[in-house]
Amino acid sequence: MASINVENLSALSAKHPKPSNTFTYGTAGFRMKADLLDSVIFRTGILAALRSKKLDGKVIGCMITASHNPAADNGVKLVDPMGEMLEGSWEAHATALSNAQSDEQLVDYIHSMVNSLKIDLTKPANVILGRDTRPSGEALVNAFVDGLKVLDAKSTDYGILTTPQLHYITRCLNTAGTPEAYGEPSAEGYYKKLASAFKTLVDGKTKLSPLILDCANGVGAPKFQEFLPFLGDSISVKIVNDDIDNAAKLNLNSGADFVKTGQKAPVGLKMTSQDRCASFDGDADRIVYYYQDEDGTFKLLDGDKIAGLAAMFIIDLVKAAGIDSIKVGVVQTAYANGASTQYLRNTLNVPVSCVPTGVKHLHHEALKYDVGVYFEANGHGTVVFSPSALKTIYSAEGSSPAQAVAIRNLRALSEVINQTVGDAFSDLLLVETILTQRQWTPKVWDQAYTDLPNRLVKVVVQDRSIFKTVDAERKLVEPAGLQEAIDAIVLKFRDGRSFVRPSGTEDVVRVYAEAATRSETDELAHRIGGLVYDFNSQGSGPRPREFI
Ligand code: 16G
Ligand code: MG
Repeated sequence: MASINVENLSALSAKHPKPSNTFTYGTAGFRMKADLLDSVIFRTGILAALRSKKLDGKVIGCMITASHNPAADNGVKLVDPMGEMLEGSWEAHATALSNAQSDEQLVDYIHSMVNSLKIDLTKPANVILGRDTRPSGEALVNAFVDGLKVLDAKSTDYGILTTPQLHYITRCLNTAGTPEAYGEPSAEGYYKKLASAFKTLVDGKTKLSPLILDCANGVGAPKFQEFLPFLGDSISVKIVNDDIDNAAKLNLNSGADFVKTGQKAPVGLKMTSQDRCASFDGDADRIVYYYQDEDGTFKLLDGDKIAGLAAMFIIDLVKAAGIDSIKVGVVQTAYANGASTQYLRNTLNVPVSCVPTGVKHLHHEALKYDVGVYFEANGHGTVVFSPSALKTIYSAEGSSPAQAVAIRNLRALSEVINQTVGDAFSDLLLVETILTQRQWTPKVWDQAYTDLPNRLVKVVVQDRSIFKTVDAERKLVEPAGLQEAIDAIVLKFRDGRSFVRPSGTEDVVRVYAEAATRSETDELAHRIGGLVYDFNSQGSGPRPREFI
């Protein structure tokens, strides 16, 4: 095993001095104000090279984005060879490297990783990069590439991409030439694969009215525009909020997060009761749908509604194909609306698992099913097909024309869905497929079940690290006594449910509440908010007036 060239490291590291801040690789990588990120990204470059060497030169992906955050923020996350999130145990190494106080500490930590993880530094390292439209992205790519130079890693910069495109390309590169080859490793390959599957799925069906698509003035806008020619006349989409030249507009009063949190339409989108609308987030890995009722009420079709629609459709398709040995399961988080869980369990009769927030938890759990549908309520999710399910689907022949069509559709479905990670483009095509096949309006889709009113509030606390949860974040075990106090309040509300968890991305504690009516839900949320505030917020700002 070679050792690292310390002189080379010091020279490169001097270009990327560490500020005094402490950094944490969280649920979605490092994310913060872009001007704090230079040293963090440089060191994440070193980590990516180590990861690739550890995996015998397999390609590691790096995405520079801060998703739905404001334009001044940026972030970085690493992608493992099959397109999944960086393995959990390496997150701690990312955090440790980013906080090393000196070059000596940095070198020591790298050596300790090399020794404990048995990394052969003579192995090659290959890393690919993508970034969203943020102005800070280009300089951060350079900082990352400097990190790669420390260990002579080879890099390919794919320029501006959506996050899921980067995940897709990473998987394609690592599976090329194998029986699991995932596709052509380029944005064009991605467009061709998805478009061809979508055209198969809607073939012969009456085309729906145009979809109005809010791209949050982010990378989804130019990339979906680029995608449209591949889709030809199979779909009609009207893009709004596509101003990527004016960085300040990124995610501003628009995008999936804004729509989901505020339960209202974004700016720049005029809706009538005839319209079907959708919003991407800033890096196009989330999508929510919405429409307006005849009386003008805004109606949201969030990740839970998409999961219900997808599960319903896949179960029917598997039956129609005559291969109902394939079992479908759904994975949710505690944020899933109680009515959606009831619908899945009692109407669709599918098993439902609940896991902690964060895509990696959902993805991992979904892999346990033959076909695992996973979505967070916020619109992040996808469907994963197990290798054995794919084998069954691809070897089935069907004994009638109807069965043959269902089998063809299942195959196309497994191609239109980006199985590496939640993907707004791919999820859009999944939803449009189902609505086209059924000739449903969003209102008909919405009739599957009625959401319980729900409310999310943030509590600024002194120290969110004292809040410890179990049971997929549904119960607090610390601070002692708080869960009992929450339970006592929840009991007083019809259909009441509430849980409290520390955020993984912001310095706050989140309170979720649902109950039978809007006013009861608000009261429950504000009571629990008040309770948490009184436990741990003294000195961290005034008590919000609405807290009870
Ligand atoms: C991250 C997660 C997202 C999750 C959110 C929760 C990924 C790629 N993203 O954005 O899935 O919903 O964090 O944020 O895993 P919170 O911990 O602040 O509530
Ligand atoms: Mg995102």
